[in-house]
Amino acid sequence: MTIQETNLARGDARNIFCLGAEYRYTVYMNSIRRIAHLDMDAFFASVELLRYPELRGQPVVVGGRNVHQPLGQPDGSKRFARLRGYVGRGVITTSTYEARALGVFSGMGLMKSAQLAPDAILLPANFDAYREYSRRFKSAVAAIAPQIEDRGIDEIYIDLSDLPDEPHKLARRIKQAVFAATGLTCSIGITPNKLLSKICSDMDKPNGITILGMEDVATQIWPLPARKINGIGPKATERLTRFGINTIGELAATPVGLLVSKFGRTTGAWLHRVAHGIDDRPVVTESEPKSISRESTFERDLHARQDRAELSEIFTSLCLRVANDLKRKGYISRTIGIKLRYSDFHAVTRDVTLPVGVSSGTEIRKAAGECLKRIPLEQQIRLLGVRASGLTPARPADTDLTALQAELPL
Ligand code: DCP
Ligand code: MG
Repeated sequence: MTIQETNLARGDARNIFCLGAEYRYTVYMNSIRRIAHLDMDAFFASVELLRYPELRGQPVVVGGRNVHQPLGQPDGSKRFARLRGYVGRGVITTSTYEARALGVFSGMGLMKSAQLAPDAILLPANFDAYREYSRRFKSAVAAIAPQIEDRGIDEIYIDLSDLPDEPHKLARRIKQAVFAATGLTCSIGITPNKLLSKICSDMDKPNGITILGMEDVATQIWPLPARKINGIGPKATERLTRFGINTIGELAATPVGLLVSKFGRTTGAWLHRVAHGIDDRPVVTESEPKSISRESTFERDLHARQDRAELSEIFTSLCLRVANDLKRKGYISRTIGIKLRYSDFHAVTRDVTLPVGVSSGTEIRKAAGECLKRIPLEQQIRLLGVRASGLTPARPADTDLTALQAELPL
């Protein structure tokens, strides 16, 4: 009996037997849900192509600085920067599929990418535009299916369980609504849970729809590499490889006792469950952010003494940006922390918890300054970050009060 063949009503609890690799596995669930994961295609780059449609079909990477802004020519056309000759520390935020075909992907250094794709167009990132398009696509989906879990700038989970239409039809409607609101395409996976849907939204990119049931886990999911499971990162992948486990199927076929002995009780049991496509996590519709942070990697390493003025300016601007984010999102923060990465890539963090929540740039700068005093500053620094955590929603009075306190002489 497969899950698809059982006619469970929402809220029913039954045991369902699914054939595992070599043994039976019992799945306990309350109901069969229909969860979608939607992920925008080459998001930042696709937003840029809306602005510069003449670049469609070309390899384009996003990640430059302001100097890479396209220049208007006398004949009305634009001159675009190319990767060739790029010098600096920037990394690619994303690339068009044409650029990916040349081997350049998110997270790759721009200098390295320049060797692989010297003629690719380089554009600076424009985060305000990406946030605006993010807001637009999410509200377009919400008009059709309001049970949404926001997972970041370009992805959401959607609980479709209570909607009457069949999944293909819903997926097509959602994609059409997203396109109508933004001019952008996305890819959607629909399965009984978040774990499988996240894997599926990536299976037919770009502009794809992938719909799987639990009975498809063995044929569609098990052949995939273990790293396709959200939560199995590079370190876990490396450890699994050392035990001869490369695919999700090989993970599913590994006795749970062995996984527990190698990875500990919690992780071992989790690996066993996810390899069988089991995930009961609900779609959380109102998630509160845990922290808000901003960081900056410098163009050249800076020293606390020789480059004091420059460092201080960057530090203050990071604090102001965190303050802006807090105000925009309507939070106050009780714990302010900083992160510092030395030129040898070694990183240190410090934080301080305040008696009252703050949201003004001055207060954040003061608290972050306290943290900085507790860090050795002999070495050169390549990155500085400021983080606000311990967040609570600001009441209107909180914001006024902190703004007022910030203006008082200390
Ligand atoms: N991003 C980033 N740095 C990374 C990865 C991603 O700044 N290392 C940004 C740029 C992406 C956006 O987040 O456009 C969404 O990330 P995705 O992983 O969903 O990548 P894309 O949407 O660009 O491509 P895909 O079509 O594979 O989803
Ligand atoms: Mg994406």
